Amino acid sequence: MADYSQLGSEAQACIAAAGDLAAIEALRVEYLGKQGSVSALLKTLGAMSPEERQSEGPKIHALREAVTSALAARKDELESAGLAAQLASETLDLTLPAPETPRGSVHPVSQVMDELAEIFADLGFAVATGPEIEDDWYNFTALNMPESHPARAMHDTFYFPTEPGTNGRTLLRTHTSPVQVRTMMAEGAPLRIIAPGRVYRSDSDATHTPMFHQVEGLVIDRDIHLGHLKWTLETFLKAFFERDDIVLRLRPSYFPFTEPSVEVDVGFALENGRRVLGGSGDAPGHGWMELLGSGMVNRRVLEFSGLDPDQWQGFAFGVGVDRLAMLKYGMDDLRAFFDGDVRWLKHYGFSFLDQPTLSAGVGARP
Ligand code: 2NL
Repeated sequence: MADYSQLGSEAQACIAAAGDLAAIEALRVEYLGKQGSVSALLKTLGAMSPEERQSEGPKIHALREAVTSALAARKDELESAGLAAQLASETLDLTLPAPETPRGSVHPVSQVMDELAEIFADLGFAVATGPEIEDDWYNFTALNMPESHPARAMHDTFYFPTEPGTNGRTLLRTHTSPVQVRTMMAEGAPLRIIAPGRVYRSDSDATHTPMFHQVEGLVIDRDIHLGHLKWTLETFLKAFFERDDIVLRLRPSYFPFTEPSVEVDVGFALENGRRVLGGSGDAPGHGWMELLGSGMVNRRVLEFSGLDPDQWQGFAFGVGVDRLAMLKYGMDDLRAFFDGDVRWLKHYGFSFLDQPTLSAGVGARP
């Protein structure tokens, strides 16, 4: 009868002394691995007589059990000691403010376009869009601009090279009016739309960029007259500039696409050298500023657009979005709008949370 207690207590002592997980693994191999001492004992069972096996078997199995559970227990101990040490040495301060997430901002032109869409939606206008690459007919002919009109000259408009076999020149639209012509042709009358978007003219100096933004408005219905135009523009400008004292002055003018044509001025006051809209331009210390062009849609434009001018009348207007943004938010250099300088965008940009609504105010929150 062999005594395994020597091996057993030696194993227990070694396992208890193991300092890390690698030592545990080495001991597991030493006792229980293929060439391990406990494994060797198990193998001896095969060569024993049945009687011997009956007396030795339980002892050897008990030894293997004891070593296995001692290894597991020590491994557990080492692991939780490791975790405890890690918890003691590492700290996470949940009261620290989170690092700021870099966030883009809304460009002033986009902000103003959203404000315009919101104001005109409230007056029953839909937003219409169309191509920026137009053809001659939609951009000029349908708008009653004759071949001799200076805007049609090569040095005023960006033309694409003419493709052989196609009729008419293609160009970068010089206004968003072709969108309205297309909408009249597609949807007929009555109609209330605004057409905001990019337009292009061969012009570049301190107050002109070759690409700029325009919004045009069009109302077509029966018995529309200049009174509707004036009320609509006044209501729009009061909502946009968030002032009740906006005063309009209408002057006769000329556009090929409207008849009669009306230039609209707005009264302003000089406050600390800055022009602030509001009040009559005739008051002392005040002046008039030209803001937009408008008029009753020319009969010929209605005809080109497939409408009977004896049944339908309309008014239209056009205004620069960039100019509206400059006036409302006090920006003085038009070219900065399109430089893409992130410092300017950070200074003048809007939070994406500044959604214009008529109830909360169409401007940005302070
Ligand atoms: C300006 C003047 C204007 C229009 C645009 C228009 C469009 C159609 C028919 C008739 Cl489809 N008119 N648009 C009318 C008057 C003036 O813009 O100075 N814009 C910056």
